[in-house]
Amino acid sequence: MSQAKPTILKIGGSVITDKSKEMEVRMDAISRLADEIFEANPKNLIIIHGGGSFGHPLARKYALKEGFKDASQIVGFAETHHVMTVLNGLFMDALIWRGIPAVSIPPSSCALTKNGRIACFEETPLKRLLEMGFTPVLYGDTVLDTELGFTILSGDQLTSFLALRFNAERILIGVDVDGLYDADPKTNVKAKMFEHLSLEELKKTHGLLGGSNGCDVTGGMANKIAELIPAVERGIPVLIVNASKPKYLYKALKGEKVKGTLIEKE
Ligand code: ATP
Ligand code: IP8
Repeated sequence: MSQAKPTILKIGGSVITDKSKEMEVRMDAISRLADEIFEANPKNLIIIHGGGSFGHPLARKYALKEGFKDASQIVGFAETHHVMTVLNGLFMDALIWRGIPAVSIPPSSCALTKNGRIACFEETPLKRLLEMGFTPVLYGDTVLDTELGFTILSGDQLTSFLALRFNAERILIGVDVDGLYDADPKTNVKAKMFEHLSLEELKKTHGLLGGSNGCDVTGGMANKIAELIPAVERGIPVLIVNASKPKYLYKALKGEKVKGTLIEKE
């Protein structure tokens, strides 16, 4: 059974949904990404996807990230978790239909946070699935929290956490822009993309990074980078690529040259 270091792939909600409209899935993107993952045929892959226009609008409506304050939020927690399982189901369908042995792991059932940070994660099933050649798939989700009652666990926090826990080979981040810029490229036409950043250079980008252009309760690009820092500190390289463009993710998975931002410790 496989013991090799995994690749952790985070597919942004900005790629698989339209974040400007509630509950708007991009089935064409999901199908194309499933094709690319199938063709690249990576071994030891853990996939995590974001909430996009499924999880975020409901999480905002019920103020779930801030924790339990009112009984009216309870049904909101259930609804938000449910829509994430719907989005996950659409993604799983596309993977499994192509013969990818993908198995969904709902974070709400295996993770517990303390003040929003993962405090407990039942890793045994995920580890065994990986060893047996399955492709575990997780997603940003509603989770129970020891201090707040509940909260939102972002796919970005999960990405970095699993990379550290499973000593990942690399992290691939698929978003709807070409990489990391010195300003949000969607609102600043003069924004310049970084092709390579060392850890020190990455830390200096703090303050240049924006949030998300759609509805987002987990902090957009700025939070994504903050979450990734501990993994980069451990020496795990991170490649941010545009997964909305055909073949970019395929090339990244194959280790071929592709436009994007590579972040390395040195
Ligand atoms: P989700 O949280 O739903 O998974 P995601 O991870 O795909 O979504 P966002 O959190 O929306 O993506 O972050 C991506 C967005 O960040 C881009 O669409 C871009 O507009 C915005 N952004 C802000 N600042 C920057 C920056 N400096 N460089 C690149 N993108 C940036
Ligand atoms: O999109 C948040 O995960 P993210 C998921 O990875 C929910 O930040 C439920 C809003």
